[in-house]
Amino acid sequence: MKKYITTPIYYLNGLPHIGHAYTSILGDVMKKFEQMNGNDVYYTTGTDEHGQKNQHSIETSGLNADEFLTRQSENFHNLFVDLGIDFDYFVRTSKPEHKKIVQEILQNIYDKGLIVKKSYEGLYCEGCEQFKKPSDLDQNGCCPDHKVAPKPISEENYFFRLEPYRQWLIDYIKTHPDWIQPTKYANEVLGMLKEPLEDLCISRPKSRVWLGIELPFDSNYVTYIWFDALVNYISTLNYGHNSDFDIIWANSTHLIGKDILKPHCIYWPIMLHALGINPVSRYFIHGFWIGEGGVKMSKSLGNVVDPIEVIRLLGVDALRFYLIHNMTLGGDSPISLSMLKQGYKMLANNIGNLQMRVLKMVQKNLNNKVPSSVSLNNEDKKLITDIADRFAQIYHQEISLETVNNLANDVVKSGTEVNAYFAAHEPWVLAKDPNQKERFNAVIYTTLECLRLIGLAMYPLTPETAYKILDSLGIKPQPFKADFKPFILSENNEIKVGSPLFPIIE
Ligand code: ME8
Repeated sequence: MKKYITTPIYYLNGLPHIGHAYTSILGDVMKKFEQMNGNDVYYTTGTDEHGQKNQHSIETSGLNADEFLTRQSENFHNLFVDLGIDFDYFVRTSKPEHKKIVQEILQNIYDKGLIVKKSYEGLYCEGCEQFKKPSDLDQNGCCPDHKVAPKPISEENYFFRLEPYRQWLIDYIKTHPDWIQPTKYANEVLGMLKEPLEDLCISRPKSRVWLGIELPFDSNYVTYIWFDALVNYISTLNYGHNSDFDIIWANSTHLIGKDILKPHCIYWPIMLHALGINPVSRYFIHGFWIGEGGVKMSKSLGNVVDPIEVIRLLGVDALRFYLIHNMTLGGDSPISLSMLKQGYKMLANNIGNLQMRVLKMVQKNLNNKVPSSVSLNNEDKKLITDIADRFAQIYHQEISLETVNNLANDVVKSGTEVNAYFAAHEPWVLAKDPNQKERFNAVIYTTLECLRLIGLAMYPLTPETAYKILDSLGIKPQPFKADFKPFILSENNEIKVGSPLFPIIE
């Protein structure tokens, strides 16, 4: 089946941080998980290259717009490549293909009479790129996310009426309980829909914002950044020019952080409805990574976790695993370099040590061969089949934030069980006793077979580590399939002791 997964497209006013890395890793994990189940996935991530926030960064950078946007966008692109993220298309909203489709959509909605021009006074938060109502602000009159007072703005602008669609959207949410997951966020959106919706200002005069897509019906204006950015999800599929659009859109997933719920779950479905397009099939909403001190990461507080530094210190896979394993569902989660190091050590002790200990034993005692014709007792068989069943079950589940989190938990749980089994049976003692040869072989076979199942299951989370584990067990490279049939390793598998999966760090 063809599926479509997207991440937000990120602003270019700063460097990519751990939050951006997380959402894009999450999409890659989901893509690989789906592929292991035989599904074909089209996965996009990218950068949001217009609007006032980017414009200010350009104006202070000393570069021209193209140079600035290309340099900043490459920072994201290169990081995602380094993180092993297998995106099919990297969105850049400055590309002419995207601009053309945004203009076609604006014209379509304008021709339907859904856009009106009027003067407007409001409070604008540049950080959110959104007008705010006084009730959206904190007790100091500031945006709760950006801690800055929004600026009063008075202008003539074009507006798209949202209110006529409010009841339709409420009904849609109520009749599609899995549309916005976790449910907590669906309730949050329903809360936002209790009050009448204000008209959405979809233009910005060029005198204030020059970095944007010109309105096709008034060249004095560019379009509002969100009207431009949200369209990326369909311009990427060449909406309006692609006869397969409906097929791929029919199984689409938006991954987003909780900060951009309103544009995604209110503006976007209404825009699509006005165009006669169904809403995205589902949203997976995640919480925030919170820096040391329990506050949002910020450079001035010195609690930002830099993904490039983490990759240099701990490698890609330890970062990927940590993020998927430790994000609390429906909530925020703390992160710091020392927590990431703890996560690395856990993987080293759990999976890394297990692999090295058993492989070295095979090298020393079995001439790098998987023991053949072993007679496994009930305990051996049960351990193998329990782990195989556990992973088969996980891979049968519908993909969700919970599924990938459970997968990481099950990897750790299985590793812990196999380590306990290995320690309890002391194969290093059995190896010395010729009368225990059969038992030794059975313990080694059981451990190797469990390691194979764990390595296979880890592939979406830690692709490099999975390759190394499976390669060390003489298993030919991919495409790896979610086939957890047990008792597959045989004497035909050549064992290779390579370098440690998670070497000791300082
Ligand atoms: O909002 N923890 O871009 P943006 C977890 N351009 N995830 C985080 C995070 C954190 N601390 N910080 C950021 C925009 N993210 C718009 C989106 S889409 C049509 C336009 C992730 O650069 C998370 O996915 O502010 C969040 O929703 C996104 O980055 C916001 O990125």
